[in-house]
Amino acid sequence: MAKLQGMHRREFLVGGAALGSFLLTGAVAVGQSVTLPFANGTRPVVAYPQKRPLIVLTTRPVQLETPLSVFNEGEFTPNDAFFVRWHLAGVPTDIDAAAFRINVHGLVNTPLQLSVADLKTAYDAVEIAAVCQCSGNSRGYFDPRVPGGQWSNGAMGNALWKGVRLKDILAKAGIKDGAVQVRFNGAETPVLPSTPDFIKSLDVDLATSDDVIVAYAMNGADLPVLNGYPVRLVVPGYFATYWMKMLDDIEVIGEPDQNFWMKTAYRIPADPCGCQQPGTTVKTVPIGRMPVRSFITTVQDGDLVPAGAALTMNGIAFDGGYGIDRVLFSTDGGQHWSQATLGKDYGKYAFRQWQARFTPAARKQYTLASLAINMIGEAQRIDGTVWNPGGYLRNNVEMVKVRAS
Ligand SMILES: Nc1nc2c(c(=O)[nH]1)N[C@H]1C(S)=C(S)[C@@H](COP(=O)(O)O)O[C@H]1N2
Ligand SMILES: [Mo]
Repeated sequence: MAKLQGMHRREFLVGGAALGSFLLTGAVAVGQSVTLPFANGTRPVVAYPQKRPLIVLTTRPVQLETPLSVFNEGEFTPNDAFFVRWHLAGVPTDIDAAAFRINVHGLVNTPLQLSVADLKTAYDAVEIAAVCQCSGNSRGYFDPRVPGGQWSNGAMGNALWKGVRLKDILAKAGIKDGAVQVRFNGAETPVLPSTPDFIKSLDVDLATSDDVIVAYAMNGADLPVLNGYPVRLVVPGYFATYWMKMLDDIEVIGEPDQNFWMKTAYRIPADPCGCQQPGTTVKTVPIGRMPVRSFITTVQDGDLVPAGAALTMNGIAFDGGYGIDRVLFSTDGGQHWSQATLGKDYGKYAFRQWQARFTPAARKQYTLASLAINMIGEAQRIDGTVWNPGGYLRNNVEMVKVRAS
């Protein structure tokens, strides 16, 4: 079988990016950049502390994207390659895990101040494999373009999270009658007092469901600082906006949270499609579960492949927590589909790897595509794409053009 090059055309290093100063000390500019396949898609590639060189979206706050080729290496995204997204630039880099406390308060019988050691000793440990995907993943492909971080497809990752059930913590504190939501805050602060602190809330039912955990480990190691060391919330199936990092405050509240990040930001059109016409105004709801998606990871748009050789195409699929039922693969832009072989099942919230054969017999362009269908029959969108002004919920079948020569 022919071996494909690890370096993709889109990831060719084009060198010499000028880099400004960094809030986080220790960031190493490697003097390289990549060009993502949309307008203004050129980005520096920089190694931040505990991270290998990643694609820099912004430096203050730091936002780093995972190159797509990393997802070809396995179902689990290595901690040093896991994407990074912060809203506020005041991210502490000198967290003392021994002194760190999670303050549990609000409508509870017994307020708690939990240390990481308390979590590790006084509660049952649980492990869950789950995809963390930014609501704005793939926003750069929205047409018409929308404001916000212009991510390609690398604002996602899959990890094995270890921690304790949030419901066990809340049971120890004792939720009082009248509780409606649970509100989460992290240790970082806005640089300007006018910037609203980043706070998110979940309905009590969801917050006390079995799979929501306060995680102190990621892929068998401490969380990297940029991914929320020492503890973060993990809300499997739901977009990452709820996965509060450096979680130091849990408050049970008696009415729906009206803070900026719940009431104004991270909202989607209320209709089931999540779509709206550009220029219109619609009723909105807070973003929730992730729609089903899949990606080819072996090749990227614009790659060259050897003609006449049998190739194995690998990819990943995931959804909002129902699990992947099947993945279809096409080499003619979706006119014909064949069933891909699914890889090992790490649970309904994890990346599911898949594999398909592709023999580009002729020297010509092929349009490759994958289409995932989840356990409740939801399929990726094949006719058109979602559009909304937040740049959320993209889940159409992605067409990947390769040239066989
Ligand atoms: N404390 C804190 N937690 C946060 C955020 C943040 O800005 N501050 N951003 C959220 C959003 S929108 C995303 S996409 C994920 C990113 O997680 P990661 O940086 O570990 O990839 O963190 C979430 N948790
Ligand atoms: Mo996000």
